[in-house]
Formats: sequence, C-alpha cells, structure tokens
Amino acid sequence: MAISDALLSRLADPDLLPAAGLVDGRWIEQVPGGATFAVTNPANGEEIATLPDMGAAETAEAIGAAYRAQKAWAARTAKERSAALRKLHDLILAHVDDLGTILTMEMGKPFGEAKGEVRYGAAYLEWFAEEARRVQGDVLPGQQGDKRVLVLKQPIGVVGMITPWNFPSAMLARKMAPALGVGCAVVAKPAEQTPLSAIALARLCERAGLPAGLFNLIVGMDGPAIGKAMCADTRLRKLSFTGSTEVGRILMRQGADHILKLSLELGGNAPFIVFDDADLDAAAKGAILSKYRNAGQTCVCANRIYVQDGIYDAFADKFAEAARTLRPGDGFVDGVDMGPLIDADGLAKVEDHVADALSKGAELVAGGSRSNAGALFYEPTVLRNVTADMKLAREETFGPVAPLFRFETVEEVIEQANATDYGLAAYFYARDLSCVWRVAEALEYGMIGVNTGIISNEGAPFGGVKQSGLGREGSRYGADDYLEMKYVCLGGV
Ligand code: TXE
Repeated sequence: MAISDALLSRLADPDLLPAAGLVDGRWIEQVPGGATFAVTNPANGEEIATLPDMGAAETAEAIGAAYRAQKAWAARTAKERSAALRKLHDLILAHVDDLGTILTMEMGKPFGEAKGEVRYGAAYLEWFAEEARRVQGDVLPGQQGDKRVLVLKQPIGVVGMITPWNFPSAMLARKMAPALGVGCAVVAKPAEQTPLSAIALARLCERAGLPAGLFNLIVGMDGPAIGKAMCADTRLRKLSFTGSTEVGRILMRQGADHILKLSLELGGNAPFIVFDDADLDAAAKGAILSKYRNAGQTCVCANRIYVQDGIYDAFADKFAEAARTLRPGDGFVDGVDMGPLIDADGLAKVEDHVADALSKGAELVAGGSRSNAGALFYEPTVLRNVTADMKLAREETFGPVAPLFRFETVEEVIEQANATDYGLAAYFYARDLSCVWRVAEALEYGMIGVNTGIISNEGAPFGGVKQSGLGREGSRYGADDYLEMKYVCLGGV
C-alpha cells in the first residue's frame, strides 16, 4: 500500500495521508486476501495511490465500532462536542494547502477551486460546532389537565455516509459536521475514484482527538457491496448518500427491509433562465460560473440555459465569448480554469450528449470536442438552438457543455423548466419584482438562485425535491436529519 512520491513530495505534512482506511481507531493498511485498488490522477492518468480494497467485512466491523462509540459521545456535553468540531475545523484550515493539493491530484479541479472546496466544507464544521449547542426540544400543553408533553431531540445513532467524487472533501465534511455535532457516530465511504481527501479528513479527526470508533472510513472499490452491508445492518440507523439518482433508488430498496432512514442528495437538471430585463453582463457571468465550475460536474450546475427572445442573440454572443476564454488544463498551472472530466465514462456521456444535439439540429458556437490538454479534457462548449427532445435537455450532462434554449413567455419557460423528474437547483436573472416572486414560487426546485449563479453556503438548507432527493444539509434544518424526535407525556402535574 502506498501513496506515490509525486503526491507525497507536494505535501508539507505527508503524515496526513496514510495509505489506509480507519476502523475503530486502527489504520487498516491491508485486508485479508490482500486485495488493493489504485487511484489515478485524471489530469494525466498517473497512479497516485494503491489502497487496501476494503469491503463488507470491514464495513460490519466499522459499524460495530461506531455503535460502541456513539453512546459515550452522545453523553458528552454539547459544549465538548462543539469544541471537538471547532478543533477539526481549525485543523482543516491549517492544512488547506495540503488538502487542496490532495484534492487536485485525485480529482483534477484547479488548485484554487480545490482550496475553495476545502474551506467550504470546513465552514459546515464551524456552523455545526455552534448549531450543536442549540439542539432544543419543546414543552407542549397536554390535552388533559394533569398532563404535559415534553419533546426531546436525540441523536439517531450510527450513520453511514456514501459520498461522490465531484466534491470529495466538502460532501463528507457537510455530512459529518451535523452528525458528529448532535452526537451520532460515522461510517464513511468515499467514491472509489477519490478516497484520498477522505483519508486526510480521517487523519485530522484523529488529531482533533475524536474517540476511536467514532469516525470510521472504508476505502474500497466495491460501492454496491459496501452499500449493501450498510443497508443490511440494523445497528446502522441512517444512511446519508450523495450521488446518482439510480443508486439512491437502489439504497431505498435495500433499506426498506428495516425502514432505514435516508438522506439523499441526488442528480439535478438545473434550469438557468435569463429574462429580457436582466442585467446581461451579470447574467452571462453568473451562467459561466454556474456552468463551468468543476468542469460542469456539479449537481447544482446550470444544465439548461433558457434565454428570452429579445436578448437571446446578445446573451449567446457574450456567453460564448466568455466560454471561449476558459482554459482547460492541469490544475496546478496558473491561469487554468477547468480540470478534466473524472473518467472515461464521464467523457463518453458528454460526447454522446453533444453528438445527439448536433444530429438533431443544434448549432455549435464554441468548443464541441476534446481538448488537447489531456485524455480526459473537453473544451468549454456552447450550443444554440437546443430543443426539448435532445438529451442535453432531458439528462444531467455533468460536463462543460452549455445548451442555450430560446423562449418567449414566462408561462412557457416555467413549464419547460419544470418538465423534468429532477428538482435540485434552479436559477434566474430578472429585475421585475413581480416576475421574481412569481417565478421563484413556481419553480419546482429545492433551491433557487435569483440574480446569482452560486447559491450554496453553510447557513442554507441544501437539498432537492422530486427525484433529486430527501432531506437537507446545512443550516439549522440540517441538524434535524440526524435527530430523532421523542415525546414524554408527563402525568400528574
Ligand atoms: O455516481 P454513483 P457515478 C450523477 C452524475 C454522474 C452520474 C454517475 O450525473 O454523471 O451520477 O456518476 C457509490 N450502493 N452524479 O457513477 O455511482 C460510489 O462508490 C452504494 C451526481 O460516479 O452514484 C460512490 O461513492 N453505493 C452527484 C457514490 O455511490 C454505491 C455526484 C456515487 O456514485 C452503489 C455524482 C451502490 N449500489 C454523480 N453504487 C451529485 N448529486 O452531485 C455506487 N455507489
């Protein structure tokens, strides 16, 4: 088991990154049978780590450890748990360069964006260090004279966390912060493409003094086997998953046998609407940010850009001009705006969607092919005259491709924007106040950005409606996902 010199030599603190998972406070460098898996840098295909291929057996062991650790953790004062979270937050910020480096190496996003992600994740630890101290119940009047009803909020217990590769650091931090803050224990499984950021976070949990068994990390290739082991174990009381809608469905089915509680943050198909009265420069800038951040591999990124007739040409010109200036390349090179796609499947999906659109009459105005920056890079791409029958409209492309649709009326665009099974994020640019309210209320999405292309922050309840998921992460509402409600009926008062 090893981390490559190419990666370790870039770190100020190489001890951050053992080539191992963590179970019950022990670093697991080898599994029985010796199976391993490799992690590669998508920017150049180089192998950067070989890790033990942990699976169902290690998952069961980790759940047992978490089960034993959880009650003592919950019995600590909220102030103590809060202090531990704050320490972890401070450690993350103290290591932001190393954590950003690890993230860029395993996922490919530009170094500046990687550090931004690390800070974004840390903000949830800070938020829940505070929020954890405000978990409150209630006292209700009983409906008979001698009774009172006390409402308690208690930690749910052991929580499984399965996270994706597009935000390997922040997705985990965003889940572990509320869970640990309110008194739960964690068994985490990062995506097989990007387990290294999670290993570094596990190391920092250890350094922050979290007790053995409270935070466990399973690194392994076989997501389905690990997911199944989590769903089958009745000691695990909740599963929080971020990833594809398809896997979300599998987990709901698997968890049905023992009514497993689930938080699901699934795919999106975000509309980004530009009305005639919008500030054109701001709208084009917001759309560029929303679309091309993380090379378009973001569940909330603009997937369909609707532009009203009167400004369609002006917007398309401005937007395409800005898109053409974006530079794909190695994330450590100054001036690079966009990394690679995560893998060959990701690239194939992008190429398929673009080919489908062109074959049905869309017009290419920027990009449209692989970039010469490396095998998995794709040029920032803009297509005009895209219509509802194309895959770009119906599916989540998850790549740097912006399809521009034309519309005339507010009613028409609301109908088109809502014509999807997804309901995560939606955006629009407009100045007219009544339009702002009307459209914000009519869009069937969990999160709406008005005159902004970036919406997520730790103080807001992140999550979707329809087939984009269940539950919310962040804000005071985010703690509820990790709490059970119980009432005590007090008689004779
Ligand atoms: O996701 P998967 P993939 C969307 C996006 C992307 C597509 C496929 O459209 O192109 O999904 O990406 C684990 N039981 N999003 O294939 O498979 C897996 O190991 C339990 C949107 O990478 O859902 C990883 O840890 N776990 C999304 C995690 O699930 C299983 C982010 C996500 O992988 C499992 C990622 C199983 N049966 C993709 N199968 C977002 N919401 O941001 C896989 N996994």
